[in-house]
Amino acid sequence: MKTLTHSIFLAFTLLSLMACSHTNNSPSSVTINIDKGWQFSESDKNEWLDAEVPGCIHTDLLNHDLIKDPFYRLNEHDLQWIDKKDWVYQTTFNIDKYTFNKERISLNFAGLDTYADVYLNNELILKADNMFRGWTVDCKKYIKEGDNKLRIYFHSPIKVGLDIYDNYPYVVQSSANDLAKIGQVPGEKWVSPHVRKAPYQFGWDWGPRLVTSGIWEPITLKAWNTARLDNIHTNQLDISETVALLNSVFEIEAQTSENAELSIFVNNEELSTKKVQLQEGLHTYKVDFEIENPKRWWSNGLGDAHLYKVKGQLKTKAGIETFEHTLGLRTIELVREDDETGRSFYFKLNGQPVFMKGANYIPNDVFLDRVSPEKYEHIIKSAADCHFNMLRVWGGGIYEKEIFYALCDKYGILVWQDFMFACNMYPGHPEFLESVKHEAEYNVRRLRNHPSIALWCGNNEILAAWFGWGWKEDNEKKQPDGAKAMWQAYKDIFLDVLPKAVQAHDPIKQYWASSPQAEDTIRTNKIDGDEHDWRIWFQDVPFITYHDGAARFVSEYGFQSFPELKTVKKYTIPEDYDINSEVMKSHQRSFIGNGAIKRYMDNYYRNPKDFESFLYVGLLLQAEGIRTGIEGHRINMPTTMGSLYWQLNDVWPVASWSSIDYFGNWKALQYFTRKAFAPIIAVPDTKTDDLLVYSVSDNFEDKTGHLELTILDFEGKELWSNTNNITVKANTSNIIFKKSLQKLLKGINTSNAVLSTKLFIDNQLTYSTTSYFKEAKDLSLPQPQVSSSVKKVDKGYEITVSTDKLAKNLYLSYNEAEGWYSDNYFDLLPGQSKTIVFETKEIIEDFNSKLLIRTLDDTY
Ligand code: BMA
Repeated sequence: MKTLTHSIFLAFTLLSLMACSHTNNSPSSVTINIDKGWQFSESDKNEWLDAEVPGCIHTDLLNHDLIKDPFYRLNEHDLQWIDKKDWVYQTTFNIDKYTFNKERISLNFAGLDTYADVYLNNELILKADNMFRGWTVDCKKYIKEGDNKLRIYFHSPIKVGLDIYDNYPYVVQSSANDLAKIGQVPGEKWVSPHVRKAPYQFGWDWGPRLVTSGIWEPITLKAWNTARLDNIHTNQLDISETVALLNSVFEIEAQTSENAELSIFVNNEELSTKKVQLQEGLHTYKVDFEIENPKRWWSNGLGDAHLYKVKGQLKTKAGIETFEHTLGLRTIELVREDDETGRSFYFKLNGQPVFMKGANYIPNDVFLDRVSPEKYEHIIKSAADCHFNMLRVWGGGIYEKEIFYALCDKYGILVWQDFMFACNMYPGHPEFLESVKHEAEYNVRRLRNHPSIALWCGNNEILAAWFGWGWKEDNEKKQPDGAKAMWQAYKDIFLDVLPKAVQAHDPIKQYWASSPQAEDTIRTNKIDGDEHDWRIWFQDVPFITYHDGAARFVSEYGFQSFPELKTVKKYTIPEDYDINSEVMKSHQRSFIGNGAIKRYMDNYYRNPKDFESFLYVGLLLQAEGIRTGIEGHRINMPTTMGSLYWQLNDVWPVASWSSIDYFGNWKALQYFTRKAFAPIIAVPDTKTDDLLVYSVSDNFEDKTGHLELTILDFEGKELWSNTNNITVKANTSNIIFKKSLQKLLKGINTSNAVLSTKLFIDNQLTYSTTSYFKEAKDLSLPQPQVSSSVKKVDKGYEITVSTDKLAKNLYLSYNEAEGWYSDNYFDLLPGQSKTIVFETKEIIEDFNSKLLIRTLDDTY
């Protein structure tokens, strides 16, 4: 007995000593993920079923077979009742004595979608109203030791939206993207501008109308003593060859004034430690440190995207708290300088002007919980494999999840980050502005440490819509007070609240209020800001107009296609195989979609003989069009310094501007981007009086080599050839060949002629391409004999194809297996052969006989 008392006394003394000293290395807080045991029910039914958290109501209903696949045929239209209902989610979680006894306990909600009343043990602890921000709620006084009940009541976003709409003094202008009609919203009212929730879920011209509710990001409980490390922001003060000077700003909430030790570890090595006296409440503390022989973070194609792992540590008598983030050492700047063409708009990375190559990115699914880490990696890696160095996270989607930015950091993809405002005017009452302020601060603070973040942009196309789409005039006529209020709200949000959030929390980055925009003016001006070039597609002008030049940075341009048959099969039955069938039309959301595709197709291609041929020709049409765009922008370097086409990916299977379909299949365009965005390219222009060949280089040094041009007929006979020595100038475009086309083509039947361009640097073939002197519809394409052989390899199958005559846009497909072709839709010159890898996990018996090979001449 005596010994026991003695040991208890000893243990107690030891514990107290540990608590007082600064050598306590155990964690000072407890974090619990509240992701288990969740159930959901319609609010007035009390019928509880298991739920996934994070998740959303649509996927929960789907998991229980209570609804049909929303993407299949016309099912979307029958599921509009879901967003008119209220839904309740609940779970019970256990708190042990140790956790319960901590001085502070908070619940963190990283994402609630959207109007959510949160009850802890039947006490209302939070009323959330913005999907885009996190919430932290102190809840020590409501927590019990043992079981605790968390219940979240989600109000229908449509019912709440309607209530706001009906009581608002004016109608907030939205665009036709809000598919209120499909949504069966009474009066087809546009509620979306009022609801701080992913705009694209209300419908878009490439998306379904499926408005979710639910817990879309994790919920965690944190219990702590003494002090909590909330956040760290690392600033890069100066980077030289030998040393990088940095500081990390620790944000710490302390219970009382305390002694503490702050340390910075880089790649697990302690680089700096500082003793501080913490102040009671939330305060910031700076720790300076240096990294010797720093390695820079470069964007894709220019060097290594080198990342360091930074760990900040707070040590108090209660123990240690850490916060980690990746660090990329680089400077990034948007350069806006007057020049002879107008005003520059380009990014300087580590002091070097860099042409931005990439696309606009939208969410990967309408149901966000379905996007697996593998899907994220596939999309970002596809971009990197095709030499992209920038993605624009477009303002009608979401501020992406952490994994997206981590992958962009890793693959060297810079991010043009829009705030989530697109193609709507917005309300401007104080509560709305306050909500936007929290949303902006939350996301800037969440994302600012990522080296990939290059620019913060206020919104998508609102400025252009107000002044260019007639919104201003319409509203001034119909509701003058409303017009005034909407413009005031524009100024409050995009010229005040958002830039202030950037200035306060990420001052080193630039803010651009709207895309597109020309500085200080209210309309886009080709020689000033960024431009959305929709003359192609919306105004029926030919693809070659992309070569016009003068734009400084093209942040949007695009052309649609339907996906390949394999994807179409997943949402249709054979009787739907007509682009004018009800099902296909429902998976075509652009009001001019089918007509525009048809008109352009008629200009460039012969009429496809059947549905399958139509899909294939449509994919080529899009690929050729956007290839012309990319090349057009790049040959206008350095006046033009960016080319981001619309759009990389899809949220469901649909006809759209994407280059990768919903299921991750590369469309023809994605293959074409890999060529057109290559670091060094040669661009033959056969559509002017001269045959012009440009070289374009992203390289920081001049290169020398030679250019080999050959004109062949489709049977392989050489009709003309020329080789000349060239210099590919560094980081710009220049003409490396020029000759009158009339002279050159004398005696050549251009319906039966292909130009092969090969660029050699130091005798290494660096780039090759084929071009024609007539549109595809005017070519006398032969019927080539394409033979193939297949070999099983580790990754899947190696396919070797060869042809006797020109095989134009050779396309390999096999609809029954999932996989990825290393190349597709390419021209194979007479007598050539090529080996492609089909990466697949599936074993396909007798693959060679099942493989479908199609060339353009098969389509008519
Ligand atoms: C751009 C985008 C989207 C739209 C696309 C195609 O304007 O910003 O709003 O989906 O065009 O119309």
